[in-house]
Amino acid sequence: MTVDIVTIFPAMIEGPLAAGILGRAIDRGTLDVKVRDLRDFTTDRHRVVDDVPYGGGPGMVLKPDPIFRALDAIEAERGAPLTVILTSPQGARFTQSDARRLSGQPHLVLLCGRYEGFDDRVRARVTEELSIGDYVLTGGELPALVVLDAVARFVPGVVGDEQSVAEDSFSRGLLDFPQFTRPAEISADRSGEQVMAVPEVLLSGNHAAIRRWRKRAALGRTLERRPDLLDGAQLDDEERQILLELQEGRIAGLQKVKE
Ligand code: 9D3
Repeated sequence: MTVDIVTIFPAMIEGPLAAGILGRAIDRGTLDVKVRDLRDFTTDRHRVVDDVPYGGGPGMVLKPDPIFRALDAIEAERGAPLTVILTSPQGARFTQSDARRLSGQPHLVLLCGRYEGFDDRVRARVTEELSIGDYVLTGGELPALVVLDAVARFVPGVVGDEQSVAEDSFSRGLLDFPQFTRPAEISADRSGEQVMAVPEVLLSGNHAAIRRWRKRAALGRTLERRPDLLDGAQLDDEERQILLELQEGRIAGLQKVKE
């Protein structure tokens, strides 16, 4: 997959992309990311990308010309039509299913907003407008990284273990079950009187019992923390049965869901 990111702060994108799983994918050529400085598409001596809003009011607006010129340059290089994603607080909420869908595109353009936003006329060149959530950021660079990270995980070869992407519990609509690693016991206080033990079933080697415990723990967590997810979750027969048991326990108030 090839991605062009247009921003006035290339450093905000380049640093994070050099590290981790995406960094490795870029080194291997599985992912090709080109960060483009919007100021390179200005034509004035001072490389101005913003201007005052028509009608007055606070703040500045991103000028349309540099953005049109950037998109023309990308189109000349990559070919038309482009899939252009604009990050903005007015966008539709970006979800895991958007990430999966967008990973099917061979090429994406991510336009990062700044100041009060874009001149509205750039939306004529935009395929979709996305927000990452209901909180106010200083610009679209972090959202562009979030979108790219989530999309790239679905590109074959980016994540080593394809199965972990496919079986991602979030993809099935549930929260993850709790994880533990060695040692099996750690002291909970300095005296060493209290120990925190890994649930015994996980040390048992009984794989059927482990699978059931994990299902129950994932469902219990989801019920406690994100019951909204259960509406859209894909559950098998055993999971539906476990969920019913957990819900009965909750309603009766007899049973606290333990991790
Ligand atoms: C909604 C607030 N706007 C009205 C005064 C001003 C404004 C605040 C922050 C306009 C742009 C921004 C910069 N934010 C983004 O570019 C952005 C964003 C975000 O702030 N939250 C969640 N997702 C996104 S995607 C792009």
